[in-house]
Amino acid sequence: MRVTLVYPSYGTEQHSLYFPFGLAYIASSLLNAGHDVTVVDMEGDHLSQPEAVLRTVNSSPDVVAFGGMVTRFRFVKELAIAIRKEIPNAFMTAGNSGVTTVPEIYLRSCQLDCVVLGEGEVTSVELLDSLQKKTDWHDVPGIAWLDTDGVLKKSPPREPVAELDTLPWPAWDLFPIENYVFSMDHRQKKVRHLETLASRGCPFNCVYCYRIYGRSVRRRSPEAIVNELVELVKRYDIKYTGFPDDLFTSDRKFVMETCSLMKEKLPGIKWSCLGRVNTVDREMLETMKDAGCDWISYGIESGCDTMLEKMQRGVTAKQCLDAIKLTESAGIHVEGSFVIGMFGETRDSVMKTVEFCRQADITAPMLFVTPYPGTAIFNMAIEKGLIGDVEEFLMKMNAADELLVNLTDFSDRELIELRDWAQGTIGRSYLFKKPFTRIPALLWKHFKLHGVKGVLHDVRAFLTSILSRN
Ligand code: B12
Ligand code: SF4
Repeated sequence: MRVTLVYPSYGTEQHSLYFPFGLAYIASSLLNAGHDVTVVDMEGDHLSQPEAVLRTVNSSPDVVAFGGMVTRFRFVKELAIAIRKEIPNAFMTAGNSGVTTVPEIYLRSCQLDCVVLGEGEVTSVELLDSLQKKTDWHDVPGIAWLDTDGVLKKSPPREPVAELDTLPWPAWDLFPIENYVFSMDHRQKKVRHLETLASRGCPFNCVYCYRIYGRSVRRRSPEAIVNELVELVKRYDIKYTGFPDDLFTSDRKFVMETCSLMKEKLPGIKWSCLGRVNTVDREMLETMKDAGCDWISYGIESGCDTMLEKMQRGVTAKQCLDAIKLTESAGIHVEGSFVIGMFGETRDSVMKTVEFCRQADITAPMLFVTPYPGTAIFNMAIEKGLIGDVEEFLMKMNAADELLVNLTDFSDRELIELRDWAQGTIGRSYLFKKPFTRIPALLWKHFKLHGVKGVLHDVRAFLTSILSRN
């Protein structure tokens, strides 16, 4: 079958490019099963919507399948409607976390024939095989559709892939890979990079998080991970990599074994990962550093224990602080993520986060807590009537730094002002701790990213934060 996989972009603003691993795994599985796969990558090729529609139509597909996380809903909707008009007989489907958590909205609004729920490799192959053989595709496990009365129907759930090593490598070459390899990485550095997925799933239970791969963790073998990385070095000359897993550090033995093999087979490669403060220790961090790890991002979220409890983080602010210090003393740069606006947030809890950042000597953008579909806080927000129309809510999602739903007792304006104040205070305190190195480094980074405009933006932000100090 001729299938066109469409990756929607989340906007024309300049942003770092992240390789769409989900779609690339689907592509390689379909190729392996003998299907004829085309990719229309709006993001990687910087395509406008009409260009993406034209490319899709010109590929004469039997099946069109959309990827893209929940924040790209409105782009999927616009594309799907436009493509449906041009090729009404093509079978249209989609996969990813958004589709899995709010299937009915995708099916109805994007006029899709069905959606693929959860992990998509096996399901998409069986779906296409069924369409090709003209058997009843409704029997394929792991999908959802609307029946003729518009009622949501689901086939039996799909079992997760038990052995990740059996999956083919992502089909990198179907994508404009050079644009990804040479894009700015998440550290906002330009070095040839491409990540690889080492595991799926996370055993923890944070209330704002959605895990498409569930709580039981499956890991690839260290040999398979390192073989793939060796191939990425050979093919694309990458110098930097990382693991966009839910949680790379969830198992100590696995991390230690992977590091030891990386050190042996990939001596010059540096890398980063997502970590959790209660899953690391000194020996592990030193081993990671020795194997090339130079950057860990910890989800800290708040410096207030009451908020951390409400988020079911299962860690205290003190544990976070200790882990940051330990990581830095191992020579690894720490990036923390922080949020504001959880249920029960108060001025006092925000002050604690500001003080935490000062003590940890850390800075990071502070995002508003957003109840993404599939999370515990999404259900709470629905119950409390804070999200009326879910589709309207999805349509508003964009770059994730806007306040979409206010879960606190503050007014929207108060919460936004509190966020601006906290972020400004954290940023200033960080910069002025080492002003002669940090301020020029920040200005240089923003100059490289956005030119003179970037520097002017910093100066304006600085002056505004000084004026709104209280
Ligand atoms: C890397 C990453 C990013 C990257 C971008 C990734 C990208 N290419 O778009 C960056 C850093 C930019 C990012 C940003 C954000 N992210 Co993010 N991100 C991830 C992360 C860590 C890995 C994604 C990944 O590559 N996974 C590996 C692939 C193989 O899995 P997958 O994409 O889910 O694909 C599988 C299935 O979904 C399905 N599938 C996927 N596509 C398709 C297509 C078809 C046709 C089919 C049939 C099936 C299918 O099959 C695939 C293989 O099994 C995930 C967590 C995770 N481990 O998945 C979070 C995650 C996707 N992000 C999430 C969130 C919330 C965000 C932010 C909103 C966070 C924030 N507040 O800023 C922003 C949004 C930015 C924006 N404007 O869109 C949530 C999504 C929650 C939800 N309910 O949808 C996740 C799940 C994290 C979490 N645990 O809560 N993210
Ligand atoms: S936020 Fe991180 S640690 Fe918490 S459940 Fe999600 S992936 Fe796991």
